[in-house]
Amino acid sequence: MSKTLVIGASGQLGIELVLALQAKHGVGSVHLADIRVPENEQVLKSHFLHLDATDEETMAKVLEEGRYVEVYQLAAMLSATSEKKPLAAWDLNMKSLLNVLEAGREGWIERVFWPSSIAVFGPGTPKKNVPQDALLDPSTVYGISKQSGEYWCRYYHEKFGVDVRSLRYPGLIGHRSNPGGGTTDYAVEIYDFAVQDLPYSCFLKADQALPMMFMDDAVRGTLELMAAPSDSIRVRTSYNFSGMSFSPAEVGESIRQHLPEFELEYAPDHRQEIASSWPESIDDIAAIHDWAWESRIDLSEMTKVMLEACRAKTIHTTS
Ligand code: AKB
Repeated sequence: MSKTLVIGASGQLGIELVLALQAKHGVGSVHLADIRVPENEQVLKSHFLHLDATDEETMAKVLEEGRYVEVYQLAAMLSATSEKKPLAAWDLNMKSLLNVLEAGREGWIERVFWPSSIAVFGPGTPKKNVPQDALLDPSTVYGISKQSGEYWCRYYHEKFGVDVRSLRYPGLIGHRSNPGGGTTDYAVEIYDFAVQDLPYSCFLKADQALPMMFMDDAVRGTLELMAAPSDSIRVRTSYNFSGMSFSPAEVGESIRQHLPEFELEYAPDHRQEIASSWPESIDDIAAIHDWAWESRIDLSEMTKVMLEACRAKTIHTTS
């Protein structure tokens, strides 16, 4: 039986990845770990471990005993929260990764997945179609931790042969789980407000375009990366991973195609400065070339799916 462990299973991406992994391998082959119990009935059908990913001793014990084929290490503090708690963010984002890489070095895990982010880029990076090998110039605590994490991944791969794979995620938009503490979270919240006929006040400015991706594309791409033969994975820091690029005004416009009365206001806050440091769009030719990555869902398709799903959720929770 192929066993998979998802650490950070209660987060926005964790919940979605667990659902996809359950569908692929079966509920019994997937184990979950987090410090919070996931709020999703289906996810909880898999075995849940209460685990602090920064706890070196417990992590070593769980990973040595578990002998997992794949470990997805997703525990992290995102960009906006990390700016408020820099040392705690560094501690969480680095220790959780290093604990898993050490288990890989010991030979207890076959393959590791670790998420990087567009936050590795910064003011010195080109704004459009950022190439794979562009200058990484993070100006946030989260970005610094992701940049360092990428180099740790490559180091463990080159020195100890750990098969660790990574993607630089853009903002992820899905309806099965909620984001928390990120700069791109507005692009999920906006749909929840729209289906309830509520005006939405966006914390980024109208024309702040950022790289974004529909969750189903992100999850499919992640599983494809993990299923690719090891020798096709030429990038051992982290792959550029691109879906679409849009601004708050553009997502508002796409919502108005379905809900013409939708009202969108702008009240940029501290998150605007983070967003301004990131690029608008990403070139992911290396991922396309190495493991046949293909993004499938554009903004108008995503808006249709998000509105339907958020509407169904609202009806379900109010009935
Ligand atoms: C965030 O906004 O912090 C994340 C990210 C782009 O990594 N969604």
